[in-house]
Amino acid sequence: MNTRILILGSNGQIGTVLAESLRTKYGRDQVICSDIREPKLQADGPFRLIDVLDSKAIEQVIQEENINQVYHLAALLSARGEQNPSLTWQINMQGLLNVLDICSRLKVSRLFFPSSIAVYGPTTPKQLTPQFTSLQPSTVYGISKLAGEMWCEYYHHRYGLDVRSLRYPGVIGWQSLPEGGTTDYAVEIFHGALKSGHYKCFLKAGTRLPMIYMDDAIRATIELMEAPSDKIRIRTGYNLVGMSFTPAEIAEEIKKLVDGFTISYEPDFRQQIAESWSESIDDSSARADWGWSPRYDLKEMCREMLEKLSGKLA
Ligand code: AKB
Repeated sequence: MNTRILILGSNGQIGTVLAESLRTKYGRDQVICSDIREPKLQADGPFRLIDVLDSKAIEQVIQEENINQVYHLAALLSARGEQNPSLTWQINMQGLLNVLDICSRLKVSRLFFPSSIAVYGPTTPKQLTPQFTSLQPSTVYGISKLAGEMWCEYYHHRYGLDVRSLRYPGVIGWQSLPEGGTTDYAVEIFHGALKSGHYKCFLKAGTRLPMIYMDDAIRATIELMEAPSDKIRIRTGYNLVGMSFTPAEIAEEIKKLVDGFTISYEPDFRQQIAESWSESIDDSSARADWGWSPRYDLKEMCREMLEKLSGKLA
């Protein structure tokens, strides 16, 4: 079958890079990007202005463009979410319910829903967090992702919708900037290092969080979406991780590559969010079910980030 893809929320940190990878793989015109705003750079392929709260617009584009795969990325993240909980719930939850309903009615073959390490909470084991464990998130973003995972599983069991999901850790890439997340520091630090040789971190030096390099995150997403349906045993969200580190550890690695780089710490409200999440993740279900394996560790990620980002900034 001819693969026809719709990305909802394609202007975001992951959407920007995912769109490019999917276009390279399936062809530029096979991937329809969409967002509530025009992209900052001229769209390199079909683009539609779509608000995920407008179910008619979603339904229309799926029908008009013969879409058979949807990547639903539109959401407000953890830090921004705490500043406007009801709007976050509305966009994250109602947006997903619209997409689930439409994809199921129009018999879309596959749907991707990004979950997050934000589903973990203070009662979750912090080290090597298992796939199935206590989940009591403390942010509205985390609550929306946990509820979202459960709705995905419900639509799969009740209506046979082939919906797949990953619990993304912090995603680090040179191509795009994250917005409104708690793990954003791990991208900003590279911009600080290259632009001014300094970074003021909003988390404490020893705050360990699970992370992943963008290349690995995109590969995981596409590998999950391409896996045969019978390999996908989990219809909530798969645990996923590439590496775990603290701000002090990433700063040490950057110092080896950027002469004179310095870091200072001024923790804000995001510290509390970070402390409610896991420090390291057990992603053995993803490895066993569909063959997931990360390629980048902290050292290799820092080397490539600095090389690619300095090229981009130049
Ligand atoms: C955030 O920090 O909110 C996101 C996430 C971990 O889902 N990057």
